[in-house]
Amino acid sequence: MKILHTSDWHIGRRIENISLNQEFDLFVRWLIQVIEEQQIDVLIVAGDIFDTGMPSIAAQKQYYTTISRLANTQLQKIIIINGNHDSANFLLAPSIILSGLKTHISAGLPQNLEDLIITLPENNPQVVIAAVPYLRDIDIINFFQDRAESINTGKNIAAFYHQVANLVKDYKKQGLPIIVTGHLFVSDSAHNEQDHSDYTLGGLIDVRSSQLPDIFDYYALGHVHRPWKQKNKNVYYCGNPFYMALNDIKAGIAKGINIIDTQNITNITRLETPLWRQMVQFQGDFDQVSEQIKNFENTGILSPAYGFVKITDYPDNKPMDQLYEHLLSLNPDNIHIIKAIFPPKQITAKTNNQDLTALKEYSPREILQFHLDRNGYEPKIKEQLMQTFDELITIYRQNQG
Ligand SMILES: [Mn+2]
Repeated sequence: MKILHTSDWHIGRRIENISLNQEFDLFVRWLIQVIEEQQIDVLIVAGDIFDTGMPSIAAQKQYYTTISRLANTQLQKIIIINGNHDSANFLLAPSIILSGLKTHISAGLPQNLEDLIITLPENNPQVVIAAVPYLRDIDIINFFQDRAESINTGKNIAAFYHQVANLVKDYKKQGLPIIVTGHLFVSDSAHNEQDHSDYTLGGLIDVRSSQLPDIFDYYALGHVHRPWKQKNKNVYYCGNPFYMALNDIKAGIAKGINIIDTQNITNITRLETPLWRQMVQFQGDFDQVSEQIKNFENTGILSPAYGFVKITDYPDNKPMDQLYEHLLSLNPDNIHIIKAIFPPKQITAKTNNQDLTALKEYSPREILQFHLDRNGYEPKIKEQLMQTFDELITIYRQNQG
């Protein structure tokens, strides 16, 4: 059997208030083509289906349309788990209807742990899939009620996986390949033991790969947006299927999906998705950036590409919105500037709204520094004011708990 592993669709995601729905539609079209060409039997979506727990009507429509299109392929089963961005209850609400569209939703803690175990095909199992959802703090607390230490630590998450491992032992003895899902943050155990409780990614606590059970032939995980394979364990992140942030594209790591063939489970096929939308950063003074924009050629499938501008210096005599309009007009077919940062030249009570928008790019501390530097404060006074500021912030943070 062939299983396709994808995750982190983040339907409804926007960058700088621009929707990524075109990118998602192109991905789904590509995915269906892959499912047909590669004769995929099972699709696993490992969490973060939506970008938020309360998705827009448009995002919901895109989700249900996608499921119905996927159900029309030769797939036997679509397995969807929740991620930390999803509302488990929102995903579960239509699960009875979706079961008629070959779709199994696993979100939140089930009534019975055995409900997580799916064998396929049902009458003559060739593969076992343990559809472990994202484990929220509340799930871990409810599950380990009898433990003194019933909190969401990496250890407890690993302990949950060991309980699931117990349920599939007999299948393993029969020689069936066993796949488990998850939306969690697994790391190599390279970092220091003492730091463990502090080590998190995207709000999720670190689970050491060494703590996880060995029984599973493939961990189909979501949460980390870049593809990754743990060295000593069959832990796989397929990453999200297309670029959702400028930093992501700057890192130069291609997006894609993983295919598992149960006949040869150690040999994972990676398929890269095409570059649908190019994103690029322009940096320098106003004239340099203008030149870069003029010369830019779009290499993505969708046009225009999205541009992010960081201006270091610009003419004093023109209002910022005029400068921004000018950048927009330089090469509109190839590039749409979706964000432009002009550092404020001076901050006074008369600073206008456009300048203040740019301030969002700086930390409160940097803004104070700016202000003190540009308004001729004595170095000693400056130092005292910065110190007072830091103390205030410390007290504020302590009160926040
Ligand atoms: Mn995610």
